[in-house]
Amino acid sequence: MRQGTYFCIDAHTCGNPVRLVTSGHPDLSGKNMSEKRQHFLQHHDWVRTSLMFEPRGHDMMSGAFLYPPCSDNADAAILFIETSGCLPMCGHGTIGAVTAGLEAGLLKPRRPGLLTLDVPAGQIRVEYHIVDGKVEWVKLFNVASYLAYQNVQLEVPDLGTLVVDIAYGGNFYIIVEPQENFPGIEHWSAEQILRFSPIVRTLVNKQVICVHPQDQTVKGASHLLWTGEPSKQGSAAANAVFYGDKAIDRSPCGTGTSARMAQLFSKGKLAVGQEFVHESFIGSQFVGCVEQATEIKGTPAILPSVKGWAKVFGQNCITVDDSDPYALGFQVI
Ligand code: PYC
Repeated sequence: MRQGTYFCIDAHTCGNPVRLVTSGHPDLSGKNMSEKRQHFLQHHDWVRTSLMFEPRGHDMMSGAFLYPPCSDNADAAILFIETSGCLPMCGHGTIGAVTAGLEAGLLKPRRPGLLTLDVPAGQIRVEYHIVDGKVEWVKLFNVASYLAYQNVQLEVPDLGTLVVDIAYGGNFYIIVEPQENFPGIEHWSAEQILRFSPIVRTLVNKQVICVHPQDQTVKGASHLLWTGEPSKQGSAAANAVFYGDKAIDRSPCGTGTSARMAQLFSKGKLAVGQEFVHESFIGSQFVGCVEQATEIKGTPAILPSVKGWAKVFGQNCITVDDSDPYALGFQVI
């Protein structure tokens, strides 16, 4: 029987939704969050589609479950859910889940101001600041991020040649910089991003294989990061991240910002210690930083951090009931 009641805290991180599900957690087996993610996808994925797809969610919907930690040194664990599946890591999801979880007293840090969290992509650290019970900002120290491929040439129908890089920041990002057939996001409409992104993604995944060197379940170039000139004071760059089937991230995208910093670092355009203020398609900002250079099995990488804010705006009690023909949700693509 596929039914349940799910209490949720609805929030947004710099404009992008985060639905923190606070009850109805499926029991997951596995010794770490990567294995638990696989277990969830195999046995409980209907919970995700019910809560993320229409009519209970929408194309951009994204959320998280908090779980007990898998490692002795962690405070908690996060399973990310969204329209495209369960991401190995989600930056705006972390900022939103931490904000909502702390404000509701669901996250209990051993040391105030600091959290260590197990996520499917590994382990992350978080710093945060609370004033009068409200979280003002969250800074996450993300998993090691690296440039996987550069100068991949594609022939895109109705667009022409595109040359892209692919970088990992917790998910694999296809990064498209301004060039002959792409003038930059400030000159493109949302409709153009939504139209060309799935085509470019399919072409890339036919041409290159993206698999994380330490976890074979983290694979495939799933997200596109189209770049361009920022519009806000202080921003170093702007981006529009496409994910799922029809979503443009309203936040500057935490894993995308990490991937972009890894790409720029690898090309000598960003240094250790340098801040990188990244602007979203709606003009909201994250402050990124290359904290440290590192390597993953011999591949040069960085340890990035990303700082942003989230706001809680509602409580939601969602029921999923077999008598509803759309209990498991639907998408209009
Ligand atoms: O913030 O990492 C992120 C993210 C991934 C997809 C949408 N947002």
